[in-house]
Amino acid sequence: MEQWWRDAVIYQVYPRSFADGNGDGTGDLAGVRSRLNYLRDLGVDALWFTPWYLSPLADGGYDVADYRTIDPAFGTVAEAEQLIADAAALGIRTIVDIVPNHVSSEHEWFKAALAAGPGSPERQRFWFCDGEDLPTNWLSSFSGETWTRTKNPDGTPGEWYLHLFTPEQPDLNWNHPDVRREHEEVLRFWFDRGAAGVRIDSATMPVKDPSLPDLGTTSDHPYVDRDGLHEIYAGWRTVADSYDPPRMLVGEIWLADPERFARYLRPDELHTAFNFDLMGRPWDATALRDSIRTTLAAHAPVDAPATWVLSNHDVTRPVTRYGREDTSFAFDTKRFGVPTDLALGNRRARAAALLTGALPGSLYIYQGDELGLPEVEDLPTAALQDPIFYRSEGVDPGRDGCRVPLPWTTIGSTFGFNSHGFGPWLPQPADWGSRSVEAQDGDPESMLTLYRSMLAERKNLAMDFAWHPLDGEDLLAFTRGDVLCLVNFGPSRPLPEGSTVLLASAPLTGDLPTDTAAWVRLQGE
Ligand code: TEU
Repeated sequence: MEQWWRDAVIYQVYPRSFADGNGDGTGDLAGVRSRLNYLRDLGVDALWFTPWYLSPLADGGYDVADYRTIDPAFGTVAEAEQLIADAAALGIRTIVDIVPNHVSSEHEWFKAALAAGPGSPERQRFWFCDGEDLPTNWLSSFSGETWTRTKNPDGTPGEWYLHLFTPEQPDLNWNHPDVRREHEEVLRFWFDRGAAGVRIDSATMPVKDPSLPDLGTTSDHPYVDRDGLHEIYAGWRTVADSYDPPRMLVGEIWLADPERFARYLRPDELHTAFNFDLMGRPWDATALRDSIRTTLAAHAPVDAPATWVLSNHDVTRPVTRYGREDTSFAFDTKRFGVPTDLALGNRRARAAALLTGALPGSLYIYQGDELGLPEVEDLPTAALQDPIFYRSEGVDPGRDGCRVPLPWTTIGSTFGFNSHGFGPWLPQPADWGSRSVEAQDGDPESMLTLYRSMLAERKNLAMDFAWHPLDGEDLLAFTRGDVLCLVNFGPSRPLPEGSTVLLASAPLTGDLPTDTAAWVRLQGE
């Protein structure tokens, strides 16, 4: 049976910002369909779409009002089916995003729960609590409280409801059979329409300790990585395996402990999960080596490939974060006004692309990273949409800076994001055209050319991975068959004698300069 996901290149599409087919300023499925040849030529195997379902967009679509409807801003279910089929015809698979932890406050279930009132069966699908005080001290992944108080029909304060994210994202109660049944049906809905897999959002959070203990009062965590999750995903795996070909499950698992992480990767559970560790490491040979070793070691016993992720729609773009003095990356590095050397960041992001592309496992590319887009850090405050910005009361700029609509052409009012109509939902920087697909196409020095060449060359890499004797203090060195990947963090150094350069992230002068990666073929090996 073909296990395509083992070494797949999966391109993350943020539909709102990819390409706008109807000119309303918001990207859409028609826009993606019109750019499928671009994605084929880039050399990707699959597309992962962040949520495209009906949503008030309180959290960029991670507030789903109805899984069986595509948001009208993006298109229709018929268009989604067509898009999935058109992509498949080009050999590109589609992964949809499922958000089990919560729904939108506009979801029928939540509206029914509010209308039905305390004690009703409708409220059992969520976490409602009465009382004067906040029910728990739980912390939102975004700033602020995790409980919001409803109002009774007479205007007096009513019950509290739980939301680990925004108040517009009430948490579901996974002890309720409706919640379980509904999600398996949603999986079938999209698998029946051709989806090759699902990405599971906030996958460690859906199960809660039903006694709702305060944080710090129990030996286990009241809402992260609870044992009950494994049974849920085993059920999903049964659904996925009932299809021909079987569908794939990739979990968004943020867990620092590699052993806890690996517990989700079982033959009867998830196929893969995002290894975010590398993304959290500074630009430093020792730190990155440690991350790669830890990740590979965690995967060794579980027969699930590692997944390499440099960025996504939640984090600072690599070109920007690698251009800072402090490259250690955590979410709190999303700050205003940190001095950034974009030329340096670009150089390192190019090397990082060759590094992650050479590692064994699957590779995730966030849209726009193949163009080397930087984080847009000077968006006007009035344009910002991310709830993180509002909930942090403006302290955290939020994630809009990595979600700015893509530039396709060098000139034009939206740089080809749309060909007519309204400006994009987030303003594009004035120099966006110089980073466009058109500007980079055919330029041997461009990030786009590097990505295209890397993805083409990657297909020839042998499966076997080994650390190479050159691996050392300022140099990462490992082989895939007879191809050696080198990433130099120190002063220029000579390439191994007799090696043929297949790819380099910067021009080579016989030597491998600092902050540069190369793939070379070793003589006689
Ligand atoms: O993110 C899950 C998650 O853990 C986030 O809290 C993450 O830590 C945060 O974005 C950091 O800034 C997923 C999605 O990827 C994200 O876009 C959603 O906002 C979130 O779930 C809620 O659905």
